[in-house]
Amino acid sequence: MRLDVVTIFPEYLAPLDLSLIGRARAAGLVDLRVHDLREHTTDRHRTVDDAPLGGGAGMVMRPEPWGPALAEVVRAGRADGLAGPPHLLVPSPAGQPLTQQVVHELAAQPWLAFACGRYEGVDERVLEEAAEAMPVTPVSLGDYVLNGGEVAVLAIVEAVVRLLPGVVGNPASLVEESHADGLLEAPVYTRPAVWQGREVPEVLLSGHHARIARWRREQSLARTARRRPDLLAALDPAVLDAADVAFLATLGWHVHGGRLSRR
Ligand code: JCZ
Repeated sequence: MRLDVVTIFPEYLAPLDLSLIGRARAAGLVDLRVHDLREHTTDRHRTVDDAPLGGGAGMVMRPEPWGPALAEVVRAGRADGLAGPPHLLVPSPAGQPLTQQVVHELAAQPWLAFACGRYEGVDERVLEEAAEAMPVTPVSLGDYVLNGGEVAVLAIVEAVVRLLPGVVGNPASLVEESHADGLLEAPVYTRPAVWQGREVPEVLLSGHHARIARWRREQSLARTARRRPDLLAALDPAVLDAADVAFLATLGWHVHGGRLSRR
């Protein structure tokens, strides 16, 4: 997979040299390039921001350097043999929420590019102009505000790259984790069986695989009901078996008209 990141802080992306992502890059599974937006400024002070038209607090990223910066990303990718344009992702608190389903869709793309804003964001015409040449999606990590797009790109790249074939050593870990099936994962434990007087749930030491699977399923349902009732309400009841439905009823959750709700 080809990944291009345009930013005024290339050093912010340095962690992508480390750990699992760094290994995926070294193994040639990911070709990640970071580009400095300032290299596409033309004034003496390499200015990337200006005051918001219409007034208001803070500064806005000027459009001029973005045109050549994105054109250069597309040109270099083409020269390297990529067919078609990249899918451009623009982190923004006003973007489409990133979910594991969206992450899977992104992992199926051959080429992603990222435009990192700073200040109050990027002049909207940059997104309009880019959308004439490539798919453009503003994406949000969640309902809170960061200082710029770089931290969001670190998170998105990590979430996407770990799904690529050969990046995570044991692919079974990708189907057992939170959000793989629309539910939160059950709690996990390791040795010692007693730590600071706290015992691991006895079922996990029993060797009884069916009982362990049932316990984990109930922990997963109970944890999701308590922490993320929104996920439970969005779950397709068709993914529940009779034992799940009976367990959820003990928590006050029932299937009504093809949906789960708390009554
Ligand atoms: C640029 N401020 C880009 C994204 N989910 C989320 N929260 N905050 C952001 C974000 C904030 C930004 C910029 C300037 C993304």
